[in-house]
Amino acid sequence: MLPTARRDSSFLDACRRRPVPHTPVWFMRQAGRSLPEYREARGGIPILEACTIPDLIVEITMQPVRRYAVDAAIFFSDIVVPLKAVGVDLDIKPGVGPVIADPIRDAAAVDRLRPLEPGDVPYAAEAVRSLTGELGDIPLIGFAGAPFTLASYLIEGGPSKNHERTKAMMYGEPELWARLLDRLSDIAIAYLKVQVEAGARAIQVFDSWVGGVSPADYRASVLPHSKKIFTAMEEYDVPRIHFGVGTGELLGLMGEAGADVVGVDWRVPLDDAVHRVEAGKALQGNLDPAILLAPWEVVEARAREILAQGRTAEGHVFNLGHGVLPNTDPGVLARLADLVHAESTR
Ligand code: 1CP
Repeated sequence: MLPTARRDSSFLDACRRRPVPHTPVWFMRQAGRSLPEYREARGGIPILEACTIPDLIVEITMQPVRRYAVDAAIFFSDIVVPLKAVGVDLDIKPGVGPVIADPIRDAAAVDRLRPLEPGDVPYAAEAVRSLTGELGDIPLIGFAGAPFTLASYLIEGGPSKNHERTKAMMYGEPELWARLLDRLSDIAIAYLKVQVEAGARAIQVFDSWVGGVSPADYRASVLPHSKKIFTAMEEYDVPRIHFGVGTGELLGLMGEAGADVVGVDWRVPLDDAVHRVEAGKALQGNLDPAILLAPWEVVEARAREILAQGRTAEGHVFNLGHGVLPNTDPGVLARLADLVHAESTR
């Protein structure tokens, strides 16, 4: 096999703002969610258990790559897997999401959150190693949850709309907040390192729920911790993607945190996002996942519009503005991947 840097990848090239033969495409949450073969492979196995079985991780990660002409695969795991691996008592409840038995709300609880060792997640390294063989030239994206989003689950105890307790700690107990986020960035770094050292060729940090934070608070209370992750990953020379939802006002700061690629949700057109990030960043996005439920003519027109807007960026990775919705027709995703390639061939 060729050394990593020599193997062709339009995805890696677009992330690095190099010329590409066509705009690369992958879909957030392409593994799991809408595929019938995913439901079949999982059978009755709870999701968090599935995330610890290497053969199953490989199979589920490969499923969308077999179906769609995507230019990257995303590792099948979850942002809470490393938290469970360090002993946090949590579960992913079907139809709900991550639920924490004892939410973290005081110093003693923060201090109990221990660092992640590679030996805590042997299944992740094993699965990534098998995947890099199976995927050939298609890069595998490793990922982790950003400190704010992980903290929101740990403090609230589960999914939440307004992240009230989370923000109350951020505003009211800044030292405790900083200690918690520092520990969470170390856990994210350790989980990302396991994936990259085993062969992942790009990373994405998901700060899904940070969009409710103001730019000033983001700069003061979130950015230093996310930045620690991007800085720690710099030595690996893999593209670093930083994504959040409702983060239109934060795109510049999310780039400043150290990302090579800034993920944009569907609220901000890419040709506007270009002006919100500093020079030297590629963009990823940003078709509203709900558009995939509309007739094909609508999908096609909107995808073309995004490709045109993406041409104003220094590099563009086509994606959805958030994850694939569970009731999306896989046939539409297959057609969309083909359309992106056909329309963007240079
Ligand atoms: O493509 C893939 O699906 C890859 C695997 C993957 C990824 C990248 C899963 C498996 N989860 C994630 C990331 C993740 N998990 C994020 C960041 C991305 C995003 O914003 O969508 C978040 C916020 C979570 C937490 C989580 N896990 C939720 C959200 C709950 C909420 O707060 O609204 C849910 C529903 C889960 C469960 C989960 N994780 C993954 C799957 C396939 C599922 C669905 C459950 C199942 O299939 O039983």
